[in-house]
Amino acid sequence: MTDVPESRLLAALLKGWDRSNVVLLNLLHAIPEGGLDARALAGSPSIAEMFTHLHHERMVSVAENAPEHAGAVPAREWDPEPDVPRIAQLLVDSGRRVRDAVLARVETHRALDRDYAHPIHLLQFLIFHEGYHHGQIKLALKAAGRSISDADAGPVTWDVWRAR
Ligand code: NI
Repeated sequence: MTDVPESRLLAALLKGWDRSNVVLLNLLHAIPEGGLDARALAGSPSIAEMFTHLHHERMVSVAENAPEHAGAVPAREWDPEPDVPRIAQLLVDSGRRVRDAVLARVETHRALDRDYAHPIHLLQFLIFHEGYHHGQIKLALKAAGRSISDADAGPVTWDVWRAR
């Protein structure tokens, strides 16, 4: 273990969360016209419902674990919200709340109230959760015959993570 200051590690972790948010918003904006209604299988959630589920999960996580940073938890978890700018606004808000909650708990050396061994694990959990649904969203587009090509997806998703 080197002696990298803890503050630099925290900054790098938060920048990872920021990149994950950029990737998710880029995915949202790459959904072709009409694609929000696509589903992987007949009983599967639509793409719009998956995006609002991601927002709901973040809001519930903050409400349960760092309520001082919470906002209103949506009444409907899998909301078929049809408006892309509205979904984007929700994700920007919940992404900021997660970031603020984790940063404040780490800086004040306070554990989260309910889950996780360390506040950083909330970021890692959500990145895992959102990556899981990212794949499902692309699968839903493929099932609907509306795939995003690798050439289009790469620069706005994988390359955002890899950037120096
Ligand atoms: Ni989920």
